[in-house]
Amino acid sequence: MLRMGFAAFLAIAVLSPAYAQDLCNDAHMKQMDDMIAKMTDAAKKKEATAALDMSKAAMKMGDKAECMKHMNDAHKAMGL
Ligand SMILES: [Cu+2]
Repeated sequence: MLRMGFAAFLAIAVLSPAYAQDLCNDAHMKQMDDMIAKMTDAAKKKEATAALDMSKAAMKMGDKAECMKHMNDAHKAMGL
């Protein structure tokens, strides 16, 4: 059980960097919208929405680095 947990942790740790680069897509943006819609902290919700808007704008311009930067800000505001 413990060994399985560790293996799962390793898999996530190894996969995360690649996964994180691929968050600037419509499917994830929709997921973010849904998650933000469920937030209960109004101030954090506003912060996350603003960051996500900038992230979407960067995605439209094809700027992945900028998109991920604002995405990370949105994640932080969401407590992720
Ligand atoms: Cu995200």
